[in-house]
Amino acid sequence: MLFEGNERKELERKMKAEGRLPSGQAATLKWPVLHYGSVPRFDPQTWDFRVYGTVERPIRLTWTELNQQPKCQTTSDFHCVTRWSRFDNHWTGVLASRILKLAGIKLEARFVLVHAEQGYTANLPLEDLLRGGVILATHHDGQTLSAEHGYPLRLIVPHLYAWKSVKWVRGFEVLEKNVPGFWEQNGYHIYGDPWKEQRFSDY
Ligand SMILES: Nc1nc2c(c(=O)[nH]1)N[C@H]1C(S)=C(S)[C@@H](COP(=O)(O)O)O[C@H]1N2
Ligand SMILES: [Mo]
Repeated sequence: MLFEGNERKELERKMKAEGRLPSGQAATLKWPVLHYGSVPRFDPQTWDFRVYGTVERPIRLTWTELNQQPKCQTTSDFHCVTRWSRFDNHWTGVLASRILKLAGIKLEARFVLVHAEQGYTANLPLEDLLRGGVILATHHDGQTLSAEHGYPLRLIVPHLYAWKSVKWVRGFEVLEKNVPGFWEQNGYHIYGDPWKEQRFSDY
């Protein structure tokens, strides 16, 4: 226990020195489980991933088709607005930009509302979803995602607070306007940059 406390503090000092600890955050070596509602069940027969809205051709990928997409790997830090940060997470999955491009983004598209099981949503600008580190992840640190961490698929948006890293993700709704998601409707910041401590909305 004492050892773990020292190890955690040591990591926190190191991350702070490297400029990787946003202000108001504490490092964790564990991986907390945080979500609203219950853990959904996965049925590979009926599961799909849809891209629709302001796109050239709305698409629907089955679980098999999603897994036929080229795989990629990323390593990134994870910052929850409740003030814990988990460092050097290794993710395997498919680039979000790859899936968006399959549907063909229309010129007037500006934002995306990310949809998950049970009606959970999160919004972000389209250009943020197109970044290289943004991945639809199937694996974490070499292991298949566990049910409570988002199995079978979760979005990872490392540069925004983790409520945007949608677990049990099922689709991207491409939009011209910015539509607030679940937490954004409940007082969280519309963008959520941890480096600017954009935790809550100003009004
Ligand atoms: N579908 C869904 N995704 C979600 C949430 C949720 O309630 N539902 N919570 C978010 C929040 S606030 C955080 S901090 C991270 C936590 O991910 P973890 O449980 O894998 O640590 O998931 C995010 N993704
Ligand atoms: Mo969070």
